[in-house]
Amino acid sequence: MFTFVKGNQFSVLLMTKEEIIDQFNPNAAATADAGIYGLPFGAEHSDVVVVAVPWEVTVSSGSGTAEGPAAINEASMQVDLYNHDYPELWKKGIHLDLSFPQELQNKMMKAKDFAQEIIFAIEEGENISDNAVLSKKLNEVNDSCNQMNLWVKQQSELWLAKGKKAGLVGGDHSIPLGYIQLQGEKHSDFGILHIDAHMDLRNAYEGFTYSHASIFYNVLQTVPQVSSLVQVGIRDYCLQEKEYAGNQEARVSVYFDREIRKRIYSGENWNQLCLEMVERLPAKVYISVDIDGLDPKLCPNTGTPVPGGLEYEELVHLLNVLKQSGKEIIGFDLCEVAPGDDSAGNGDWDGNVGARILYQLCGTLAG
Ligand SMILES: [Mn+2]
Repeated sequence: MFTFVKGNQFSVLLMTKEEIIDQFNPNAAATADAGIYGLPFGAEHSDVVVVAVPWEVTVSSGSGTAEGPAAINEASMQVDLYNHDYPELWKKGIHLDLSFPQELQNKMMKAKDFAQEIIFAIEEGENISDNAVLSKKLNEVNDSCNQMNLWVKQQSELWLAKGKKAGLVGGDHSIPLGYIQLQGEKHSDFGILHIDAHMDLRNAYEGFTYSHASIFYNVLQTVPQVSSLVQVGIRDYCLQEKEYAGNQEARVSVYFDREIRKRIYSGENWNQLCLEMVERLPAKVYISVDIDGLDPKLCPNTGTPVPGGLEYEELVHLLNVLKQSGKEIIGFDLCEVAPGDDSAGNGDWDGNVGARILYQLCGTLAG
């Protein structure tokens, strides 16, 4: 069996993309040597590359998002390649880049321990700046996160330079900063459609410069090319974040979950709201999906679940309205997917939902 698989891979290397497509049966179950979604393509023959960033350091409560890419990859084998909106998507090829360096993995483990120590000390009422040991550890956490950001930026740049369309899969929601900064170097004006339960607009939450809760604060502060941030599904936020968003004026549009429901219960429909959200975005759009923007029944094991949120089909419809608007999709990230404990019998559910959203995002990007 092993020899056969190796031989099969060898022959795939010599075949053109058209020959691989001709010989591949998209209706069959995935084989052991297949890539993500059971696809027969390597990076070379894939139009879309998804960079795995299995990183979580500044986690507030539940952890496990570092396992997100592996859970999504495993669940992806059960996703039918025939997508209702993008029937031909699989032929474009999707490659999962699992090259996240071991050195960064090691830094993450250390930084995560330090971060937990710091969070515990803060909860105990300690002022970190008065504690030399913890201050040093805080600096090391920030430094490790910065190195992750640099790797994400370099790795995304590498794929874009090869003519690929690229997305990221996390990891916690701190991971896309480097990629969004790269987009700022490539495009003079773009918007971000951000699905999340949280605004993620905190300035250095718990002292961590690159906290998952600070991602869009960091984006707005360091990427002036982002002319519009449209946040959807927001339902857990602090006054400081709300005021910060308000001070950004037209640059930030927040669709609070409560307001979305109020408008729908009062007679408006989701399609009208989606059209309005999309209209607030410029011609080029980056998409950032925190899985906790969805109803927690769709992501029960994510780090910070909040009741309420979008239905699965509401998210898909929003992505489709965006796609049909003709705006150019320049990249995406999908974050905070965490597999559950298999002993409960539904450990692969979060990965299953995540794999389907990722496929839809790939279609939105490249379909
Ligand atoms: Mn988030």
